[in-house]
Amino acid sequence: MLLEAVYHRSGNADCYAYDDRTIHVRLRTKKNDLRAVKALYGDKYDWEQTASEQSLYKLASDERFDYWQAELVPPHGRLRYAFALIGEDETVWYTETGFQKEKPQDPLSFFDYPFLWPDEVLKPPEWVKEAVFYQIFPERFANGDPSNDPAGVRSWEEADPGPHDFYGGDLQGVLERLDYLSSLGVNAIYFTPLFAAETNHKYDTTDYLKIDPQFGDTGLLKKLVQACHERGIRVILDAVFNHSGALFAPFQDVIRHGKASRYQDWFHIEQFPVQTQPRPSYRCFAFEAHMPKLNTANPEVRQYLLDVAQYWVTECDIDGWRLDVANEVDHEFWRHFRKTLKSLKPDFYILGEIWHDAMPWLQGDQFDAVMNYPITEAILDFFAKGAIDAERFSHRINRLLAQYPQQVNEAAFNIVGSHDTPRLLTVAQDTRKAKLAVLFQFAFPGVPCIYYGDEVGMQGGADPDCRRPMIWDEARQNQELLAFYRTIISYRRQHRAMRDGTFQVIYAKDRQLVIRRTDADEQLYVGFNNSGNPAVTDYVTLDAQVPLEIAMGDGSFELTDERLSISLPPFGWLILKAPLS
Ligand code: ARE
Ligand code: CA
Repeated sequence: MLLEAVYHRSGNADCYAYDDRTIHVRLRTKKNDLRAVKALYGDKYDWEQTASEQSLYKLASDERFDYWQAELVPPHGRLRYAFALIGEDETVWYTETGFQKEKPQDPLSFFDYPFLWPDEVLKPPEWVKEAVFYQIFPERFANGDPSNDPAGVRSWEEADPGPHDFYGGDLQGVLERLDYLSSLGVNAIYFTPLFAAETNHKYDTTDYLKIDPQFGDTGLLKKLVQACHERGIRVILDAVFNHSGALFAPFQDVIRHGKASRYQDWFHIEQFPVQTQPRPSYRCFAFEAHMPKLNTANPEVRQYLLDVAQYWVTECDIDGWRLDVANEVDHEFWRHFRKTLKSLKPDFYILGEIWHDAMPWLQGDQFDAVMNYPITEAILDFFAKGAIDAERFSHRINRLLAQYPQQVNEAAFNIVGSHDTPRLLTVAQDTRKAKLAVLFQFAFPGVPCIYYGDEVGMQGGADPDCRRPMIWDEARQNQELLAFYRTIISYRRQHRAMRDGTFQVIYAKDRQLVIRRTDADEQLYVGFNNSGNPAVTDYVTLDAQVPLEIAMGDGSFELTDERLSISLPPFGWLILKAPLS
């Protein structure tokens, strides 16, 4: 038994409340080193009466480790616990003080989860799990009103956007395309910024309380959100609170009055007089002089931005905020933000933009979810680029799942690209590979989001090329891909196991992958062949005899006793399903 590999620290993803009565405990051990793991647990004030044991199950494995999990219901909301590590020929106990041969007795040595407070449990809104999001970059989705076009707009058909170009997209355009979105099957929209700003992307806000006139006005947004709600589509907007634009009135005041400005503490001015060359003498987003960083620790700024955040909920009934550069804003600001928005609208969705490990923001006091860029990377590496094999891919996704609490995984905002990254199809260079990536995105725990136009086969390299005008001409749309998206979206929305079931990789070898999702009613197996040759998987032993049938896809399967093998054509996929009740 390699004890050096054993790890558990109460908190984060190792010991957390999943809901108002259940605590999940997890343990990391060396891969394939242990036969079993048990938790000894109970209430510390009534140990003799309450102590009991429960087995952990293997939640996931990566190259080096197994991750075990148990769902414990503490008798009185308090949890005292220790682990029994059961190897081939020895059992070792693991407590907060280390390893020992004897069953732990000393009360102080146990791990401890002091008390489960329902208000502190991270509970992403229920509707989010049912959602299929669609991301709209408003300047490029649809132009419904030429009268508000900025001067010098380019023709919609010119698909080579430069960093400063305008095409005239607006909210009226979105309103007119809601039938399209409904027919696609999406039920939530994420808009990149809509507020008054200089650039085409609007991440440099000049007026937080005004819709950019190039897009429309408050009345139109209100109408649009209402029209969405009537169709069962939720709407979330982009909150750019890390920085403003340089033309934001308070920043202009600082430029004008320097140290004497009553707004000088709204920003992070490093040196007066304020200058932009050679580098800005104030903190910015990156070193972008047109994006001065806001001092969100200043109570006045905090209140101002909280008022803005509430204003759009009250005024237009939006359902969530996506938070730009969320990891560079102070935690205390986000704590206030959560309290304020959740008391205004309890099922409000708070989605942070964080590209890296986001555990500090996902403890229940700040965000409901983050944009899941680590999964984007893994999906692109395996399906689109072929840079890693199925086994490595499986290790990467398993590690990600083990790093976050289960409810975080269930609400993760899973994307295969965004307005900040090259498009899926451009990376994959092959519609068949793109389809496999999307099928995986829709079969993985979490909430999928489609970047506008990916579904009709749009291409585009890094920003700004990934922001080409939407292709509406049906003759130029990839109809086969569009039909595929419609099918997969509807399958996910109809099968709860695809959204809510447990997830396991049951086969990962070379370029073949089989995953399983199970809920109370149904078990689904999704097979992927990410190679240009036909492939047959080895036999995988299932837990039990299940009556499988093909639900969708090309290929066939063999089921002998409890052993399953799947045959797939080149770049083929298959969904098998088994009713459980
Ligand atoms: C411009 C250039 C870019 C350049 C950038 C930084 O076009 O090539 O990388 O400046 O100087 C908006 C516009 C962008 C514009 C930017 C600045 O949409 O077109 O880009 O303003 O004018 C990091 C942040 C993350 C941020 C990305 C862009 O952590 O928050 O960088 N994303 C948000 C929005 C953007 C928006 C802004 C922030 C600014 O989604 O659209 O940009 O409001 C690694 C790092 C990540 C890094 C990521 C991407 O993985 O770990 O931290 O994200 O790469 O660079
Ligand atoms: Ca327009």
